[in-house]
Amino acid sequence: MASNTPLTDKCFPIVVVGAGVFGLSSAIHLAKRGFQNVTVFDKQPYHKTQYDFENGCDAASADYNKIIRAAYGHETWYQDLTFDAIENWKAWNESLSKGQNLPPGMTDRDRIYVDCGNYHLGDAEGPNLFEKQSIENITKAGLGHTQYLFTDAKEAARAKANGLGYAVDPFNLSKDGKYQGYFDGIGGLVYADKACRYALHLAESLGVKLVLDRRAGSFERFHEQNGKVVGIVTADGKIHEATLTLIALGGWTPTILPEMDGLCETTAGSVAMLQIPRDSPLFQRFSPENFPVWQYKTRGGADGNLYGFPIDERGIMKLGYRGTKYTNPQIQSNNKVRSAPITKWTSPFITGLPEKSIQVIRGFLDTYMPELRQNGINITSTRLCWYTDSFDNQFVIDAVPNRPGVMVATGGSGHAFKFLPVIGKFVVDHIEGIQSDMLKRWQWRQLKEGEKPHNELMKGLADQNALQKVRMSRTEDLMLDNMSYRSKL
Ligand SMILES: *[C@@H]1O[C@H](CO)[C@@H](O)[C@H](O)[C@H]1NC(C)=O
Ligand SMILES: *[C@@H]1O[C@H](CO)[C@@H](O)[C@H](O)[C@H]1NC(C)=O
Ligand SMILES: *[C@@H]1O[C@H](CO)[C@@H](O)[C@H](O)[C@H]1NC(C)=O
Ligand SMILES: *[C@@H]1O[C@H](CO)[C@@H](O)[C@H](O)[C@H]1NC(C)=O
Ligand SMILES: CC(=O)N[C@H]1CO[C@H](CO)[C@@H](O)[C@@H]1O
Repeated sequence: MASNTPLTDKCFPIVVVGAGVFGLSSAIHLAKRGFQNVTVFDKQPYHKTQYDFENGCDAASADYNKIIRAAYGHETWYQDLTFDAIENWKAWNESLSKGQNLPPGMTDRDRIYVDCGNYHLGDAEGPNLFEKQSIENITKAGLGHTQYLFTDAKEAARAKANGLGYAVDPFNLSKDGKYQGYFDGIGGLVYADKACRYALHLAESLGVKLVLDRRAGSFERFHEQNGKVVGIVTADGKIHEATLTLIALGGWTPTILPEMDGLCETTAGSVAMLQIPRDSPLFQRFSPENFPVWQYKTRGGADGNLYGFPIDERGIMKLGYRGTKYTNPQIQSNNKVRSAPITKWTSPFITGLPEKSIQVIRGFLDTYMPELRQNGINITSTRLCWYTDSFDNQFVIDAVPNRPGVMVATGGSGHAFKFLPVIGKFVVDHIEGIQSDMLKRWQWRQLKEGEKPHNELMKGLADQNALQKVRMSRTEDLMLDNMSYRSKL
């Protein structure tokens, strides 16, 4: 493991670059453990834009909602960390409801965590291997009673008796009283933008300094002295000195730290939003009291890995698709090729989603939620959401080799948000030289010879899912009445 000398003096300046899940959580835990000189930089003016994707915030953390699930197959370390995170989410939700630590613009009626659970469905009758392992390990953790396999006829009755009737058959698939699917009653969702606002405000109230500004907060380059990084230079030309610089820039991390090549790569998932009018009967039907978070064909390849949410308070329903991961390979100045985020806020070419994504999303909606089409509900907005995948789907929290003074917290691989309240603890552990199995798992590493990667990275310009190669649709093509477009699908 690469390492920095543990920081013993809590007055040393620490710069955190990035105010998404990794950066916010690190700042909170640094402050909680007594570090007194922590500054977070981000080029997004989050105080104004409030982590709202539709307001130009294109970091993966700036989102409508994210899934909270403890079902993690054989990866019980994430399962157990989720249990821990959920306790914290409940506490944050509770403190909000008491009006404690209210971020500007939020009230005690705002919620950040909804425990509506996760419904899984696929084409096969029973659960797949990942789901079986999840149930087994959650049961071993003593929480078997929260798991409902509806292929067992008695389970629907048990769910109904436990007040979970809404989760027994959310897609109306039962035939002759025969149910299918699996309901994991642990977790549900968090409203990501509000959760970030809460965390940002918490950091601020703990004494963390924030520079959130398109120029003054924008990382330009490292500030180096005698071969050591001693801070950063921001786009306004200012130098910010630091004993330790933590890079937590999500999808933008590999662009700034090219040594991540092969360990992490930024890839895009596809997201679609539908607006359900308040006066539609579907507003009640798809509210979180009546409809759970769902996952379709988890770990199921290009025609699966779809997930979705109940509507939020504005009536927005979000669906995501990660069965195909897209890259945006760019030739760098040294002729290396590296994927870099491109979003509708940074490029006029991002007009919608790749057609494969549309086929899968539209196909799912038409098969499993036909009432949306019947009620004329359109896809109103789309998004390419840039994550940082590691080759083994594990996070990366470590010092950066051969860059003394720099540490990285990234590699979320599309599943880190749920850990917002707790992940920063490990960053601080690393800074203080406290070791653990978790940090060993997340240390700087390389694909071993013969090791099969979970995520195949760095296909470069040859990637068949490079955005340059796939056909893109436009969001307006997806309007329900657009038959000329639909006939091509
Ligand atoms: C969030 O807090 C509210 C108010 O205390 C409570 O009614 C609700 O059950 C809480 N939700 C969760 C998921 O803890
Ligand atoms: C579910 O299916 C039944 C039987 O086809 C139908 O009467 C009912 O309207 C459906 N409910 C929803 C919410 O789609
Ligand atoms: C969906 O889009 C079509 C075409 O733009 C429009 O006519 C229709 O009113 C929209 N539906 C809703 C519920 O807004
Ligand atoms: C329908 O889709 C076609 C083909 O992609 C596009 O040219 C047209 O502008 C779309 N029509 C509307 C009303 O959005
Ligand atoms: C800690 C633990 O019990 N892990 C188990 C999770 O499930 C897999 C597959 O069922 C087992 O192999 C692990 O031992």
